[in-house]
Amino acid sequence: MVTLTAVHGDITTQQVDAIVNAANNAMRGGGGVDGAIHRVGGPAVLEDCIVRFPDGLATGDAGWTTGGDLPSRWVIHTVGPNHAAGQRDRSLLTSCYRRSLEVADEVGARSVAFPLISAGIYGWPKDDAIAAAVETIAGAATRVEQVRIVAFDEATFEQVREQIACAAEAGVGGQ
Ligand code: AR6
Repeated sequence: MVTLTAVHGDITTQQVDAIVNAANNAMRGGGGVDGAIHRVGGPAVLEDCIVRFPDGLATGDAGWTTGGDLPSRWVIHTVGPNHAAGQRDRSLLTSCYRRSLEVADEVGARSVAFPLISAGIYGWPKDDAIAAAVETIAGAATRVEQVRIVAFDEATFEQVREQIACAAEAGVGGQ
């Protein structure tokens, strides 16, 4: 079963096998987490995106590239639904977590750090973005052993921690 923990900090500094990027369909970089990952990972990440995703990536799907100069060996890119632009299908958001963990299994990553996909520029309501992350990760059938949800600010970190504790009480993973 996955051990799920909340972390307060910057995803680009996480010492894990793979970090997850909240990307967009074009897969050529952007703002938020995507901008930070490309800045720290360096040009190798973008070069790999161009080679491996010549036509970009569908919403709800995931795929991997090198981690470049990041501490993590892989970046798993996923594209969340853009709530602010009217994409409200929650199954697309849960698919991001499920597909990312499938990709982690493909490459053999055993520790993975996720940001809160769609919860920033894409405007998914924070409470539900956290609920979707926690319930999907906790319920996933995966060989990944350690998953961190990395929250950028203190208030969000506390919310994530609470929801993980609730899921653990309900018997669906977490610590
Ligand atoms: N570490 C951890 N969390 C972060 C970091 C960081 N370095 N930076 C931001 N967050 P976002 P989205 C939090 O906007 O909503 C890009 O332009 C942030 O506070 O990165 O899926 C892409 O190219 C929020 O809670 O992703 C797409 O066009 C969460 O990470 C679009 O933004 C996600 O915020 C994707 O938007």
